[in-house]
Amino acid sequence: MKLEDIKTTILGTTGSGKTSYLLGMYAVMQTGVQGFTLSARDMDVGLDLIERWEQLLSLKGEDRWPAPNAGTIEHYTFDFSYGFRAIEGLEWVDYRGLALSDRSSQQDVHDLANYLSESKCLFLCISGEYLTDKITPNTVREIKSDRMNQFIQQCISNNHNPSKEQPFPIAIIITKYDLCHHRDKQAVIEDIRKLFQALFTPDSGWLVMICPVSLGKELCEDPDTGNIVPVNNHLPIVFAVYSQLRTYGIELKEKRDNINKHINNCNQNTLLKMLKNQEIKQNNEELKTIDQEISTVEENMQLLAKELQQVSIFLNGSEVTVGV
Ligand SMILES: Nc1nc2c(ncn2[C@@H]2O[C@H](COP(=O)(O)OP(=O)(O)O)[C@@H](O)[C@H]2O)c(=O)[nH]1
Ligand SMILES: [Mg+2]
Repeated sequence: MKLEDIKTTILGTTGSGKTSYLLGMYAVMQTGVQGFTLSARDMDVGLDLIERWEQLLSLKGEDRWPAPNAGTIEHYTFDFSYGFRAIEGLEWVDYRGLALSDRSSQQDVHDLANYLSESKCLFLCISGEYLTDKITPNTVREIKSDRMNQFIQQCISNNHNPSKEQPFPIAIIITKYDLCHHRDKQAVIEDIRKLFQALFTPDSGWLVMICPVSLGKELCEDPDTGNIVPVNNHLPIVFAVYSQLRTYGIELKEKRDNINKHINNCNQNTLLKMLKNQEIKQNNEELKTIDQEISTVEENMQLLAKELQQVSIFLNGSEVTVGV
């Protein structure tokens, strides 16, 4: 089984922690979860990511953190594998975050809009530094949630037509969660739901995960020398792949149903049955392959779902437990 590359865009203001998150996620996914690993398709890119991660681990002081992105948009292509067999490609787009700011140029906005329109999964990056207390009208301005909502409506809703049957996956990643760890987690989740109300309305076609991540508990006290121990960094990727498999599984089942219907139709009529004998044979072979593929998809989903039990996931506005 090898699925097409999923394009993933991460939206978040400059300084919200997107690049640091990417480095942590990549480092954690080298070891992997449940036998799933991630590797950069271009080995040099992989080495560069690891080098930047090691800098974060070994340096003390401000220099440990990634330098602000130079280019407007940086692309990474990864292979997501199980037992080192690639099941899915992931294209990751990291950018400076300017397109969310008031200083954005037409070009920034245009590029981002294009990426979003082609994306199969969206990550929203919200920094915990703005969630240390109950949200105020000011929070919307700080994290640019209105601008994010606008992009979701214009580039995703209008292009992908998410529906109850085919929901669009969005991971809301609360980066630097160490900074709001003192708050009740449910209260933080409620605040997020208020900021992105449309994503939690009934029957609206959104599959939303709210996921706190951090590069280390000690960082809230001491970002420059605190220990780096990533928490939850793998979950958004697991969610992205899980939701892709979910969609693929639904497509396979539809295909199976259609073939079954066709065979039944032919079988009802003796003449047709004779005439289409060859075709029915072929259909039965096809069914075998599809059944095998469905079990592979479901086995993988089962393994990934285990990891997702610890985070809040909402489907069409209701909290759900993910399974197969
Ligand atoms: N407390 C804390 N600070 C972080 C964490 N991750 C990143 N930071 C801080 O946030 C700054 C901006 O991060 P960066 O990844 O460059 O943000 P980007 O502009 O969205 O790519 C870093 O320089 C760090 O000072 C974290 O997990 N916890
Ligand atoms: Mg960056």
